Amino acid sequence: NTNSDSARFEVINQANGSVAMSGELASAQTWEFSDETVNLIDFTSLTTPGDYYIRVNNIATDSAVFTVGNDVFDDAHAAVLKAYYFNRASTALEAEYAGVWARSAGHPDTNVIVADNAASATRPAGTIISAPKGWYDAGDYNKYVVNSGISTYTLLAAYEHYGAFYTGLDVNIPESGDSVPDILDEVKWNLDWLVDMQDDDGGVYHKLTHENFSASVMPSEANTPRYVVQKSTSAALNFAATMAVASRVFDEYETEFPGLAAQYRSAALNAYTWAQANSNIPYGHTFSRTGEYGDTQLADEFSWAAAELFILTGDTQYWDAFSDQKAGVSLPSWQYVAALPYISLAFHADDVLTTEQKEYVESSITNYADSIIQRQANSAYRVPMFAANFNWGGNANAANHGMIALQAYRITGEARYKDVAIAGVDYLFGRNATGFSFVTGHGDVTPVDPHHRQSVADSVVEPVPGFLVGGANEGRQDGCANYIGVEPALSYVDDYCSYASNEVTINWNAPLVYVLGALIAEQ
Ligand code: G3I
Ligand code: 9MR
Repeated sequence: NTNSDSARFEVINQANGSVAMSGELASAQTWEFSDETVNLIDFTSLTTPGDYYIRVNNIATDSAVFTVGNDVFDDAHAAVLKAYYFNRASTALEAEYAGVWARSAGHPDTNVIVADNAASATRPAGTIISAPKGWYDAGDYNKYVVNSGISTYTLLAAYEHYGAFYTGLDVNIPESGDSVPDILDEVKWNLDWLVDMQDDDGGVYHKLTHENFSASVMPSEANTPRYVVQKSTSAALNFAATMAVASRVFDEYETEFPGLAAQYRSAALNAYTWAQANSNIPYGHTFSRTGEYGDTQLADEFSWAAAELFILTGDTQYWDAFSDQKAGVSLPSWQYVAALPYISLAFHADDVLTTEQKEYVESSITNYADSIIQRQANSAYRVPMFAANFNWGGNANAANHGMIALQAYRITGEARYKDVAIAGVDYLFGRNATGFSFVTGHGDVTPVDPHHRQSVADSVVEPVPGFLVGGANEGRQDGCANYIGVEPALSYVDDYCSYASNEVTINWNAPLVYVLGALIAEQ
């Protein structure tokens, strides 16, 4: 907006029209990512539960109504976790759990062809393997090991850090009511697939995929052949790290799943050994044209896998391998996982680290979190979205900044770190230049036409709920018309056409699950 600095605001209680708070707008600032002039209104001190809206004396339209309360994140959190159920491969979704989004099963994945570029001595090209279950990656129906790794890890971390909270949380999935927390039942659906992606030699196929992206049809109608393709070093390392974490988490559930933790442990060790012997095999698009998830910088993946194996085994050769990579904390993404080992090591510090190691790990995290706070202080919107964060899947950056900051909060107990995570959530639910609340089904202005094949191909008007869309992406690689603007923070369009700004993906939902779950549990 273009307010003069002297404008005044009132926060109005919707129930009775009373003014709960009033004051002056803060001085105007420019947000360089949207070319807007922004005035802050600070109503942090308004803590009385209720529904409110804001009126500014020289703006004709009042703000949207918002809620102040103690449970404002609960529904959104349950929904972003439940989204994984909606993306399950190889199963029908029953109305009891899926409501109007019930659908028939697709992609049994019991008849998967080993592609030419994946052939090995024991599995020549054309061999048929079975690798059912798992989550569809996104709006497409393929299953990619690299992206599955960080997504599964992030959900496992949520459970590891906030086990008491998740043990009580029921999101109405078929396994609800068993003796395992729903979040772990959901993660196991994906792990059941992931274990089948390992070849006999320890190597791991990069993806299980159609040859090309399918048409915009329901899962049961996307039935062209399925392949596993080329083994890559990045897939092996993501797999090794994730299986190591899964092994230590499922160790608690030996009664329910006898032998499972041991199976994950040897899968992790075999994949790591394979990666050491095949340390530079990038994935190359020689057969399938679906998602690439390519990566040529693998120090962070080596660092991550080594640290998780150190925590699992206590063997100091893995600490040395972690520390030799010198991969410091940075913003997590499917391609850059350097922060993940620090998160795990900080959580297990008292069990596995020396005092000196612990200090190194903790200060690495708090230093990075401090840099987020410094950058956020200069943001006109006061959100953790900086230059380079408006990329494909940029919304995940808001959540991932929060996830790192929450580790600093866990270490220090200082509220300023938790505030970063809240600001990231605020960005995703509406404090952004588009005005969208970016989670389907949650908010007043929310995506109705995401790039999600199930949502567009089913007969339900509303998209499948609980998915965080990719968000503003200055690359605009899909070339769709009608982007809100060309400025980075306005490069978003709520149109199925826009796979570069309006797709949904498991690795974008995961940090939002973590952050919302942590904020609820920490409260
Ligand atoms: O690595 C370069 C970097 O060196 C360069 O500075 C930067 C500048 O643009 O680009 C970087 O490459 C980007 C790459 O992601 C890695 O971050 C590409 O531009 C960008 O187009 C690419 O986007 C990926 C996209 O697939 C296309 O490959 C997204 O991160 C990734 O989330 C997305 O994933 C897709 C799957 O392939 C298929 N399933 C759906 C999923 C979500 O859309
Ligand atoms: O639909 C595809 C989406 O799920 C992927 O994330 C995206 C990544 O490249 O690609 C989409 O498929 C498009 C393809 O890349 C180019 N032709 C148009 C396709 C979408 O209709």
